[in-house]
Amino acid sequence: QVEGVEVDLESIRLKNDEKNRAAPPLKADPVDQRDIMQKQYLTFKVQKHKYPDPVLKPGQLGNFELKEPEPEGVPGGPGEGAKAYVLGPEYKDAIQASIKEFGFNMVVSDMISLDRTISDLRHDECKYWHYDENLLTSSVIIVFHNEGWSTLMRTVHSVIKRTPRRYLAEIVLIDDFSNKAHLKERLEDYIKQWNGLVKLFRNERREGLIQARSIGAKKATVGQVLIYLDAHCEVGPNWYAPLIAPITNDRTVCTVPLIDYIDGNDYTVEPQQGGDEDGFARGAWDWSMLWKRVPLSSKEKAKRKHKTEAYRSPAMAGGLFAIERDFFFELKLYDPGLQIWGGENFEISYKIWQCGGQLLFVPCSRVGHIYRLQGWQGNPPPAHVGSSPTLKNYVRVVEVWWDDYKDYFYASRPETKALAYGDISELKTFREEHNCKSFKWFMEEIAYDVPLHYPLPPRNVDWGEVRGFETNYCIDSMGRTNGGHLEMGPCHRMGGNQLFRLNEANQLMQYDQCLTRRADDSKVIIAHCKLDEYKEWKYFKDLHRFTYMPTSQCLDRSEVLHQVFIADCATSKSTQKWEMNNILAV
Ligand code: UD2
Ligand code: MN
Repeated sequence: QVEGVEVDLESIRLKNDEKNRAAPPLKADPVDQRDIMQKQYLTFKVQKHKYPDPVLKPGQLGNFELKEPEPEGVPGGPGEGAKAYVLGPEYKDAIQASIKEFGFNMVVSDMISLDRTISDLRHDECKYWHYDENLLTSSVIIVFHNEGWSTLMRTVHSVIKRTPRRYLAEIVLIDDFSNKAHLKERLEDYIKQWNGLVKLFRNERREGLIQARSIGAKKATVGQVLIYLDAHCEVGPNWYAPLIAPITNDRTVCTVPLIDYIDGNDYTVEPQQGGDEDGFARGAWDWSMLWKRVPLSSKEKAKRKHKTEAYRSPAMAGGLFAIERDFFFELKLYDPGLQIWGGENFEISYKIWQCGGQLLFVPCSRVGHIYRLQGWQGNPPPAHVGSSPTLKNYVRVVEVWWDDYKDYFYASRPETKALAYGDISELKTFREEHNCKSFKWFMEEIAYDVPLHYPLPPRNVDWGEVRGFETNYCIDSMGRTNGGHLEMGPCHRMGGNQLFRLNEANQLMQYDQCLTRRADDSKVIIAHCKLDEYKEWKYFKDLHRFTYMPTSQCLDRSEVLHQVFIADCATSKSTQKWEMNNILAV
C-alpha cells in the first residue's frame, strides 16, 4: 500500500484560479476581441508561459531523476522489475477464464505487487534532461468499464508512486456503468486511503469510453492539465516532467507518451514494434481509418537537436495523452455524437492540428499499456446504441474534418455511405468559427508521410446505375459477389445492387468487388478486388460505351435473357449503349 499524503486541495484550486486570472488581459474592446479571435484560430487564449525550455546536460543527472532506485513493492516478488511471471499448468483454467472475462491474465496480475518496479526502457539520454520546476499540475483521468481489479489499481498505484506529489492534483476514476462486484464498495473503500486524492464518479448508463472521457474532463476541476490513461497502464520512471513541460510552454500543445507493450500474460514490458531504429513512430491511419504507426520520418528527425526531444505526430492512438484543461474545453471536448469506442483519437488529433494546436509524441515519457489478449469476449455496445457505432464515428470524423479526402474513405469503405451518422452541423460551425485549416493543409504540412506508407486509393470518377441506353433495364449484381455473374434488371433507382462506381484506376466496382470476366467465358462477373486488380474499364460518355480494355471489346447485353457480357464492339448495336446515371431516388 502507498502511504497516504495529506493534501490541501482547496489551496491548489485557489492557486490555479490565481494563475488563470494572472493571464494578461486583452487590450482591445470587445468588438475587436471577437475580430482577433476569428483571425487567430484558437490563439485568443494562448499565453506563452515564460518558462525556460528543458536543457540536456550530458553527464549531469536530470533534476527530476531519482537519485536512488525506487522502492520495490515486494522485494524479489513476482513480476518485480517487469520480469516474466508464469504460473504452472494447474492454473490454466482459471487463467483462460480471466482472459475471457477481462482480456488479460488476471490470475498472474493479482499476484504481482501493485507497487512493483518495472524496467527503465528509456533512452539513456532521457536521464540528463533538466526541466523547469514550475510545471503545470495535472488531474489524471481513468475511465473504465468492467476492468479487472489489480490491473486497474496498478495503474493508480503507479501514477501515485511515480508522480511528484506537488504536480498530482487528483486522480479521477470514471466508472462507465460497470456491473462487477469488485468495482463497487470494495473500490470505494480502497481509495479512502488516499484521503481524497483519488475520486470516483459513476455513470448512470453506459456512455462508452469517449463520452466518459468528456465527463471526466468536467469532473476533474483541480489540475491545470488533464492526463488520460487507459485503466490498464503502468507509468514509467520520470514520466511526468517530459510529458508536461511542452504544455507548460505552450498551452495549445497536446502530448502523448511513448506507449510500451505490457504482455497481458506474463506482464513483461517491451517497446512497441513498428518504429524506426530508436523505436520512434508517428501516429497514422490507412484510408479505411485503421490506426497505424509509421517510422519517424527524416523530416521530423531533422527538426530536432537531440534525438529524445518531442516530435510532431499527425495522430494519437487515443488512450494516453495530456492536454491543458481549458484548451480541451475550447476544443469542445470530444464530438458528443461519437459513441462507445473508436475514431475519437482521430477526431481529437485533427481538431488539434487543424484548429491551431500541436500534437507531440514525447520519447522520454514512457507509459506501458496492456493490450487485450485473443479470447477476450469484449464489451458489447449497450442496447440504447444502434448498430456499428465505431463505423458511424468514422463517418462523422471524415465528414467534419477530411473535406474532399473523405472520398478516399468511402472508396475504402463504400458500405458506410448509407449509414445515418446524425447531425454534424455544430461541429462544422465550430470549424468555421475557429478558422480551422483544411485537411489538404494538414496532409501537406503535418501528415505528408502517411500516403507514402498508405497510398491513396483511387477516387471515383463516375457512379450510379448503369442503364441500357434508352431502356428501363439496369445492370444488377442481384447481391452476388466473389465470382457471381451480373444480370439486367428493371431499374429501381434505389442504389444497392444496381449501384456501381468507376474509379480513377479504371475499376468498375460495387462495394469491395470489381467487374471483370473469366478468360474462357464472355459473361461479366463480379469478384473481390484489391487496389491494383481488374483495372479494366473505360467509360466513353459521348459514345455511351463501356470498353473492356484487356481485349478492346465492349460491354454488351442480351435483350431477352438479360445477360451481361463482353463482345466485339459494333456501333450499330444498341445493346452496347449505356449510360451511367447517378440521379437515384434516394
Ligand atoms: C485504443 C486506445 C483506447 C481508445 C480506443 C479507441 C490506446 C492504448 N488505447 O483501444 O484508449 O482510444 O483505442 O476508441 O491508445 N471503456 C469504457 N467504456 C466502454 C469501453 C471501454 O470506459 O464502453 C474504457 C476501458 O475500460 C479502458 C478504455 O475505455 O479503460 C479504453 O478501452 P480499451 O482498453 O478497450 O481500448 P484499446 O486499448 O483496445
Ligand atoms: Mn486499452
